[in-house]
Amino acid sequence: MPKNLTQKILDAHVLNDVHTPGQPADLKIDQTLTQDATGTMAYIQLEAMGVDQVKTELSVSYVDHNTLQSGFMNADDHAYLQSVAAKHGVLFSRPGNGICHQVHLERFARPGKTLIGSDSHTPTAGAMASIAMGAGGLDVAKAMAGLPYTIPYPQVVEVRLEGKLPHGVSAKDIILELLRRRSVKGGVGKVFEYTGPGVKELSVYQRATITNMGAELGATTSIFPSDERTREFLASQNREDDWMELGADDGAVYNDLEVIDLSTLAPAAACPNSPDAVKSITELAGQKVDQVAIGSCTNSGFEDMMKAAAILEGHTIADNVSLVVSPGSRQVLMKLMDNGALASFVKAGARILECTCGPCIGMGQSPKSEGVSLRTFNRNFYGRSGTLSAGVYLVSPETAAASAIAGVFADPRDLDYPDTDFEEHPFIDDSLILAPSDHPEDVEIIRGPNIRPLPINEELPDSFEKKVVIKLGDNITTDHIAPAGAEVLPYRSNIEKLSTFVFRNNKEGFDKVCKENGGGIIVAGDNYGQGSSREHAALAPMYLGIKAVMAKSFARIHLANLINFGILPLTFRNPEDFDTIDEFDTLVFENLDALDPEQPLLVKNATKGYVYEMDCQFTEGDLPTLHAGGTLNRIRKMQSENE
Ligand code: MIC
Ligand code: SF4
Repeated sequence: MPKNLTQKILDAHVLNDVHTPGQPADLKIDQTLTQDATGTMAYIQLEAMGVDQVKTELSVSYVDHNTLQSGFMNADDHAYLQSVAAKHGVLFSRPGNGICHQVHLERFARPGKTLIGSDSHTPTAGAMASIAMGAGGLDVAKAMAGLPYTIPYPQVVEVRLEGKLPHGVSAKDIILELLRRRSVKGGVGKVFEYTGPGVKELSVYQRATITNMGAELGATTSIFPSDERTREFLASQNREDDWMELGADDGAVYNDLEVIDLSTLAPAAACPNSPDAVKSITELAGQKVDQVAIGSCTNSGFEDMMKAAAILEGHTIADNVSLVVSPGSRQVLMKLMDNGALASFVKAGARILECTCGPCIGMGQSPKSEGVSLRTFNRNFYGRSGTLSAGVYLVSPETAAASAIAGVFADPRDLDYPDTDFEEHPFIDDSLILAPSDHPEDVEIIRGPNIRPLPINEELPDSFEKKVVIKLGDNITTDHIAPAGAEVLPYRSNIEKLSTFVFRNNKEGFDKVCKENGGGIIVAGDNYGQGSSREHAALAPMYLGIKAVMAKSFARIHLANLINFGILPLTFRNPEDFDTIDEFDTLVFENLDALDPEQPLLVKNATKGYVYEMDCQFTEGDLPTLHAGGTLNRIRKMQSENE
């Protein structure tokens, strides 16, 4: 039976013989990556599991998110991460070396491998024909411990690319088109596999923009075949030995089809506050712009930077615009220094930032009040930029650069600049990637005061009564639940402090409400927990005593995180029941010892006198974890039973 590329790689890694969409497939994981904002927790959990040396083929710890270092907290985290990597067999990419996904693509990603990362944009490596998925830190820790990673076996959508991109139209415009068609929840449970004659027209960097932002579809991942373009890219990185040809078999079957004719696309923007609120630049042309930011793991590769520099060359940015540029990796930055492109940026008036996530995660560069910010990033969720009243638009580097000069939304198709591939020899230097210690027993873990012990959940009681502490609508992101930004991110390894920020842009003082009511229940609409992989969006609510989330539907990674931290994820069998619940209603949960995922759980609304049939969004295999109060409790229990 011919297989598509996704099935080929998955089936070579499935350990429990599951090949049917929707069924839980246990996967062997070859590579892992972590970043600092989620990594501290992942390694604290790895330590708690008592793992000596990681069991993967390759594990890399990157520092790229929390690099502001105002106060000791982030520096404490970095020191901890460096020491724990040296001790446990993990490569350590130092701050300044670049954004995890960019560096991983350049230096480590390989065709045919499985990769999970504690960051939702890990699918970037799908540009290199890896099955690369975002996961919670605890799942990444488990993979480092040699345990399988379980996902619902995905449906595979064929995205057939035809034609060639016109001048001024970018890979970013391809993924924006898909988001326009399919929406931020259109990819749940699916892998988007790219095929067709248009594939060879795209370089690995362009493919990476698409696989990266495929995360915004809610997809499990996205993938391109490994072909001649992949070989060229790997050869330029001195890694030709890592190449192999890999694609779908002739006659492979898919669950769904989407055809995109590249020659018909036009420059586009995702408008505030959702990556799927897509309009064409023609519709927006002429509207005033206050800030332009070029960078992030979506659009900070060499070609993107070169195109933006070529457009800016010889121009000065408009008086009303502030332009910031953050190259994705030190390799890219060095090359821009060598070939003079960095000078073009500086001469044009750009402010050059570190090779990190920076403004993408609200680490500085918040726009002015009610400002209009054009960013080459992948997310424009409410509040993420740090300015609640600002409007963030997601655009290509070409549109960003053109608009920075014009001071208004501008169409790059009107400008004359070279459409080359810029396939020069990159600068290659791995000296900021530290190998693990040859004498791990001598390495002492550095634990500054910001590294706090993990909060422990209680076992799931047989019955409880809790109030609804918040009721929310559709598409609530993890940025709503556990906000990011320069003020909050330093507390990612200090859950007590972090919990004071939960839902702060929705309901000021949410933590106090939870404390006064002895925890509670969250009620939400569709696609609850979309966006990032941050397990803090489950861990901090767990710390506040949240026992269940009752939603219309969940995003994949957040659902797994809820289970990992012992919070019951439930969906309404009758969606109209949602309308009958209000904040502070008292809900009664009973007979949980006999919980059966195949049967609806009956939840009583004691305030209104209703009974709700709730579907369990977990499997039989998750039951011991939920009863134990989460994965770590379960692992500890198993360890003590074996002693
Ligand atoms: C993001 O883009 O939202 C982040 C910050 O990279 C997150 C991870 C985090 O919250 O630390 C992600 O994408 O998973
Ligand atoms: Fe960093 Fe932004 Fe990419 Fe997340 S989306 S990894 S914050 S650059």
